[in-house]
Amino acid sequence: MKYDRVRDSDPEVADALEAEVERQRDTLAMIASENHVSEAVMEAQGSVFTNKYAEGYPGSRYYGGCEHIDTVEELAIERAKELWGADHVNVQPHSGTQANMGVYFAMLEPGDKILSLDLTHGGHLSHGHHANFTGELYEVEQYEVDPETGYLDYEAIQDHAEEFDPDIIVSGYSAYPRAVEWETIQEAADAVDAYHLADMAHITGLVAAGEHPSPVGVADFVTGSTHKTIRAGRGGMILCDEEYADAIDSAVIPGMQGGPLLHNIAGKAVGFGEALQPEFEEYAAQTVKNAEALGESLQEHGFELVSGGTDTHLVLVDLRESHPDVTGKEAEEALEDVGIVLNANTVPGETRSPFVTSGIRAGTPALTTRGFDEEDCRYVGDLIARVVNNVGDEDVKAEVAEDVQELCDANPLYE
Ligand code: DSN
Repeated sequence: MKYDRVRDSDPEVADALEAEVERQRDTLAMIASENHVSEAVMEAQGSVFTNKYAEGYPGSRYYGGCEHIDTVEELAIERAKELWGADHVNVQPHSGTQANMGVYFAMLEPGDKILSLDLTHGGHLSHGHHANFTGELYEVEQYEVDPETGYLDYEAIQDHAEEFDPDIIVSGYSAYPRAVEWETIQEAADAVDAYHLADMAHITGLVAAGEHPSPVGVADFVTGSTHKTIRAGRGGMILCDEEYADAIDSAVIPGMQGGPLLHNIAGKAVGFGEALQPEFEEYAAQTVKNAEALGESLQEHGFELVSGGTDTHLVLVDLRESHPDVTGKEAEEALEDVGIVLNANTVPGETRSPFVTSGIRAGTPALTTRGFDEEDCRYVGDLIARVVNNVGDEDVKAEVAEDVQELCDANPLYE
């Protein structure tokens, strides 16, 4: 993959682009929220639509010249409706966080109450963290996973809702490896007359393929990222029933965004079209099987997984028992040295800072896109164990780096 026109105009940026292609080819992308989109998605995202303004929605814009972007935005919307079975879809949020912001701005007033999962237990910044606008604007209380099992404690969520009387309950997580019982959380919300926002950011692709129960038709609002397991153009989306369509659309524009990122919406349309093909279901099923295989391999090497395993695309490793002297950050850095790129992550009951942590999170969406199967992922578990068991041993790292390179060469990317 060459960037000749960028090179003619700006060699420094061309160097960085080409180096990034090489980095992605020669490393294992195991950050659970990342994936490798197709070259078709990238071509659409890097297209002439970046030049266009189109405030408004298809058929009702504040500017002229929108006939082609209308076609593309309508395609993205119709394909999303088909993938997730939603009545109404807004594909304009610039990211998953902006999608959540759209729901909050549509349905809440400043000072209203949010009940959501604590970040260190697998939640997300935009669900009410004190350093985020949600923590500034709203009154937030947070639930936690059961410290013994690592699973959501649905009864505790119901009790917390009764006690706190929130205006909205947020479900959907960024480091929770188990299937979510959306209906139970909706019941907890209904019981206190609260809305329920299900943020399926990480699992959009798994839900579309039927590999995870769908929150659509259950939760009042569903938000998602469009570039994680669904592998489409970068950004966010909001799905809801028709009754909330106007409120959501007005909250996105003029409420909180200006011109939509039309080139990204083109990437969303192309990626959603790819996800409607039968091969996508195989991809999503393989992603989950691969995460299970990775988790089993790590457990065989003595690692502890939060909740004891996974139903999704990710595993969350708690290093405290097996490797008390290795922090998540040290493990992340040692693994990056050998070409395994994942992230240090807090674990339930975390005592270290979010920059240090006692865990690592590893996902299989990008490896599966490259063609990895269960055997490959078991082997990746072996490699992770060799490195984390020998943090600081440069000889071991050099050996594992060679093994990682062989795996990358056997599963080429962007040829
Ligand atoms: N940054 C994403 C993740 O890694 O989970 C969430 O926004």
